[in-house]
Amino acid sequence: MFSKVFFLALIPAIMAANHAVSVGANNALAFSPTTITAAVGDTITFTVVSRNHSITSARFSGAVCPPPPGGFGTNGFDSGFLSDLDGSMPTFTYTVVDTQPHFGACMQANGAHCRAGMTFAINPNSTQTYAQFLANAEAS
Ligand SMILES: *[C@@H]1O[C@H](CO)[C@@H](O)[C@H](O)[C@H]1NC(C)=O
Ligand SMILES: *[C@@H]1O[C@H](CO)[C@@H](O)[C@H](O)[C@H]1NC(C)=O
Ligand SMILES: [Cu+2]
Repeated sequence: MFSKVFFLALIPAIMAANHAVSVGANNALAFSPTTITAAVGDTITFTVVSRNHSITSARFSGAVCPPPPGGFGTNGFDSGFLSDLDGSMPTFTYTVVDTQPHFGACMQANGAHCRAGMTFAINPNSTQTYAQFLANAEAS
């Protein structure tokens, strides 16, 4: 009995996936990949590999850039500023807790990185696409 309950409790941990996202690869103002499709319980690990950036949830439209300190929206997120200027490659991990689309950007330089396209989407859908979010960010 105990072992069966224990085994069932382990299943979500076994099924959960981790998704790796590179932040600032090749010194670019970019997340890679820009779209992450993840299930509830999955983790997304962002690794800052150049400069000094943030991983912050943003509005889909309107005043997208810069995203607000603390992050936008229900189940939002904000890594704060993470610097690789010392070569430490800091990481930030977000655990997916719902199936809604979440949009993110870097808040560095009062939104200049965000407006330059430093953006990403978690679980975008057919009405809130990554391409439209990127256009909204560049125009904000
Ligand atoms: C990273 O950027 C933030 C915001 O511009 C700044 O306050 C902080 O000092 C920077 N960190 C480093 C190590 O330069
Ligand atoms: C996409 O997500 C938004 C935000 O949750 C929602 O308002 C919209 O109805 C969704 N579209 C589809 C096709 O599910
Ligand atoms: Cu940045």
